[in-house]
Amino acid sequence: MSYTTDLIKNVSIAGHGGTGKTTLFERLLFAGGVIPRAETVESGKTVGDSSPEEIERKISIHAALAHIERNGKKINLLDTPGSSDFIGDVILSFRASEFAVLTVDGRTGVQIETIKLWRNLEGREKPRGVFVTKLDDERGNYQNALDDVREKFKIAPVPVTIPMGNGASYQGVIDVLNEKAYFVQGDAPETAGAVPAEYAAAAAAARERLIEAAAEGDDSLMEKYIDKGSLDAEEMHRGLIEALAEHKFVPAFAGVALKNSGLIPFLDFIADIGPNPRTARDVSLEEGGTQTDIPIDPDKPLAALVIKTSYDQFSGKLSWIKVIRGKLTAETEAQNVSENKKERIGKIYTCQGKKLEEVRELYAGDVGIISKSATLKTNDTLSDIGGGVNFVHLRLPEPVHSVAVNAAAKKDDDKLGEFLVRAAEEDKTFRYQYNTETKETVISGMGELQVNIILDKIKQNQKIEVETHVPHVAYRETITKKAGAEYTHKKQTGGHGQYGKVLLEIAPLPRGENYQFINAIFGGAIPKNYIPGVEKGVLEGMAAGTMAGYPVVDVEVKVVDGKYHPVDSSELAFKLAARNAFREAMRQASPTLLEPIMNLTVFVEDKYLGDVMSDLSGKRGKIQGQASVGGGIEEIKAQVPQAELLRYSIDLRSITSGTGSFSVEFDHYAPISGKIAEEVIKTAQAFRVQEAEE
Ligand SMILES: Nc1nc2c(ncn2[C@@H]2O[C@H](COP(=O)(O)OP(=O)(O)O)[C@@H](O)[C@H]2O)c(=O)[nH]1
Ligand SMILES: [Mg+2]
Repeated sequence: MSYTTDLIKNVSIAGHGGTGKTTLFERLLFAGGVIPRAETVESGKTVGDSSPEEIERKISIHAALAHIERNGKKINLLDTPGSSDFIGDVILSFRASEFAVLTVDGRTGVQIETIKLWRNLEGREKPRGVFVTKLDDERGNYQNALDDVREKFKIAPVPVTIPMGNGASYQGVIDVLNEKAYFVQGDAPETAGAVPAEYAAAAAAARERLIEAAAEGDDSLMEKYIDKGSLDAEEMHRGLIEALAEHKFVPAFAGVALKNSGLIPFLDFIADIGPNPRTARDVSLEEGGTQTDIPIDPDKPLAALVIKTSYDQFSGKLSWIKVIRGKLTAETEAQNVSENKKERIGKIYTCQGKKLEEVRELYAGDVGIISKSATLKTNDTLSDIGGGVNFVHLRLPEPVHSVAVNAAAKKDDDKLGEFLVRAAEEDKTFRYQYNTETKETVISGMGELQVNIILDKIKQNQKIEVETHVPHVAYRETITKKAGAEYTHKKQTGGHGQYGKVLLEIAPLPRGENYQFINAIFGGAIPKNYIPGVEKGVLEGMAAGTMAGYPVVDVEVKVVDGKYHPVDSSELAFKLAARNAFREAMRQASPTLLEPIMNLTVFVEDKYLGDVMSDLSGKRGKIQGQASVGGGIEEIKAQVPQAELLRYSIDLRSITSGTGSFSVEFDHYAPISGKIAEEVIKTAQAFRVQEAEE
């Protein structure tokens, strides 16, 4: 069945690992009548965690999509992974949805990954809410959890549902908006009834706050509220819709998914109040080269975005599509704008987890699947023929963990290469790169877990034996003072000779300026047609420095003089002369090694702060700042050499018992000297077969 734009709601469920997302997703599908019975995560049979790697590890690794019909609306739900290793699928789910609900464990409050996700959503101005889970546990406490949300997110969440009892006395929730109570019925769906007298006062107080939140949504409602002291149900709904779309209001929900509790009022809220795709912001695209936000609109020609690519054992390649404009049908004449190729659509599906359901069409705002597409890749734009829109690629964080890998047997190289291409397409945070400098294939991801899962697949599914090691750091070399040198390349014995003489002056450039070539020859000491040869020689010289063979950067090279021979000179002769002149000059210019310095951000519980700080100082880190996020969580910013961070995901995990989280990005190159430089040179020499001098 197809739903028009105004009937669609897209919601992501996200939050720290183990807070109950997949369980909530499963029970919502059960409550919504999609599945006849609900399974537990431990059984390995949930809709959300259905891949072999998820079943094996009992955690979510990939985003899962399913949909529920409620009050005539189609709710597309996305269950996302909690571990920061799989942040790629969380971010693509955020982009595909107009509303994100963060699960908060009712026993512990807001945890580290949830703080990071909240910030990401804030950056997208995405409407969001919180769902407090596990209130059937003795330590579960809704109010404490909401206080923690207030402290860490600096907003006041407004309860839409409140629990009746907690721990062993937990009975269900009250839907404050619709003034109903929902009672736990064991394994059966919850049932609605009147609000029990003992909760009447709490429900009335909560309703008062909800009315205030609704009044905030609209100036005319606010006037009315101030005038009359209240709003009727219709006004309340209208005000809440506006307040949520404008993210002025953060709704809070209570529940115990394992007891099928708190689900129906949650679905009602999404169906009745949840943002409609038409109000979406996060779909920026390039139009005529400038980045603009394009509203979701069914009345325009087709434009759709490939949000994800997955490979299913039975259905093959699946391209997940969010339709932004117009409507997608099997007959649509479309083009893949990114590849500039025609795209034959064929069948279109929606899905309930792994189960595909064919549909006639998908309207703007909806999310669905095209199978076995020849050209579509994640981030590609699909549009009507001639439509030139091109969506901006998803921005993802930089990888934090890398491993160098090579096939044990040379014959497996191609197979390994093919697998890596596909793995990188399936998860855009996973990258691989052949480093010509260090002659190794480096695979990188958001953590050790993500990289290990890929390595397991290489070994188990692909049956490729691989060797792994810690990757080499991409050091650089540069000079610290001016120097000059000349070199004559000469072979004039018998036959056609070779002759070229080059005199170079080199000088340091500011960090990051890389290279500048100046031809300062006057009067034809080197004829013009040989200058390109000179520059080639210089570039060859810079490709492998004289200290440890690393690329040379930030050098100005000036050709000041030379000599040629009318018969024996050639471009090759000048290239060889220039390369040797450069090397000679570099040796005299007090060369130094440079190492990459990373910006590191770490989130830790405050009890681990001291240990993390002293570990960082042992890693030659410079602390740039440290601040409390609230609720006992600290954020540290530091600059640390990349060489010290190659195993940081492992180190931080052991220091913080797995609770710490970090991100890194390259910042700049900085000189190294002394023992550290000696070590680098020694390792490089052992590793590198030095290019033979001509
Ligand atoms: N007591 C209790 N346990 C829950 C509840 N929701 C989930 N769990 C358990 O918490 C664990 C993690 O749940 P899961 O759904 O995999 O969390 P996710 O990592 O956020 O997807 C599982 O053992 C669930 O059975 C709840 O409401 N109450
Ligand atoms: Mg999960």
